[in-house]
Amino acid sequence: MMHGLAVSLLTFILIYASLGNEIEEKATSVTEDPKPHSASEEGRSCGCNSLNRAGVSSGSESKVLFPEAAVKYTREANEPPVKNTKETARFNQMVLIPRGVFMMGTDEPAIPQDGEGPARRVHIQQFYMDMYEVSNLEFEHFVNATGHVTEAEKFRDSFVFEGLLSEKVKNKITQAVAAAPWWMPVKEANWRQPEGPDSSLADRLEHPVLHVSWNDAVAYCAWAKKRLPTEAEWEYACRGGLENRLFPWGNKLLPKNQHYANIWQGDFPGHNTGEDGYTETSPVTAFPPNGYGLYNMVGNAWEWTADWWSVHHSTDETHNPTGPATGKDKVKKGGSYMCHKSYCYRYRCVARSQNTPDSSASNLGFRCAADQLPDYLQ
Ligand SMILES: *[C@@H]1O[C@H](CO)[C@@H](O)[C@H](O)[C@H]1NC(C)=O
Ligand SMILES: [Ca+2]
Ligand SMILES: [Ca+2]
Repeated sequence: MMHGLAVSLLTFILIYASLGNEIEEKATSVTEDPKPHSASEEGRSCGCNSLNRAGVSSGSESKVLFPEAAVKYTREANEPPVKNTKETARFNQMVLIPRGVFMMGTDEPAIPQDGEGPARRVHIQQFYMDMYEVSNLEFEHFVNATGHVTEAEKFRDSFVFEGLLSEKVKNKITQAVAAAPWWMPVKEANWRQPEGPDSSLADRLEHPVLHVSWNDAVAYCAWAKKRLPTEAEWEYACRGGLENRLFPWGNKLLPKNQHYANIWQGDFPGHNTGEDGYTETSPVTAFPPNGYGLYNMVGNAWEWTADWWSVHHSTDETHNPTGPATGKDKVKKGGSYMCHKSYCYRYRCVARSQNTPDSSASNLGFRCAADQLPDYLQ
């Protein structure tokens, strides 16, 4: 990293000291005011895009490790990935997202440097979208069936939010992400042991799978006879049929004082009150669905999309755009359980962030889309 740890720690302390006014979050969110707050307040880095593997983040184009995954897993999958039995009834359910036209992005970006603007007219063909983030249980089915080894397992480490770590694990770590010191590279952290060797998936099988890279997500979706959604599809689906709203359910963060997403309440990164019921991930089925029947589009786990990252967008009207032809980072959408307005006001449909395709972290997962409903779901 360019910045010395001392500098970033100072920045961190300064930002941390200014968090006092976040108590007003509730008061401001109950107004029906869609006007975004100033960029200087919410454009602060959450470290969301700092979690790139060394040697890849500064390189030119990064390597896609599983280019043949689509062919391989589709061909070898003679059986449906999972029988739609009662036990696995939730597995891979999808909803039809009707074709339509929407305004992608916004002319009133809360975080302009993320490329949230400009607003542009986008036509979307009908497609299917996973109702839920892909869960640990589903990912386990995939790994059992294919022997897939995730990139975090190959690299033998992954980024974990410090607040989740045991003292024992924390004490062994000396290095941190300069721009976001609450991210710790943890040895042997991966989807099966999200906080390192002394953790497991017990009681979390219905939570979103984490520590999956973009390449892992592509491999999973191919195996399930699906694909990753494009950013445009994801954003269109996030809006749930509503126009020009901040969140999948409207403009109020807490309609009738109810939580509609798993984000962070309290002071980031020091104290998460868990007012929404969860200080970490929630089951993928938690919280009310949006107008299309999709759960946890914002909050809980960030979700990979198919697109390469760019912050420059044409205002031209487009049909089923697929993003830049090449790039270094992939787009992720929706924010996570770690997002607080002060640091990461990215639990909005137009919000976006990015990581290299081999990156993984304890707040990053995915869901799949499809042009046609896979046969095993019909
Ligand atoms: C995956 O395989 C392990 C070991 O055989 C088994 O215990 C587990 O139940 C399997 N998981 C699924 C989701 O089928
Ligand atoms: Ca929460
Ligand atoms: Ca999500």
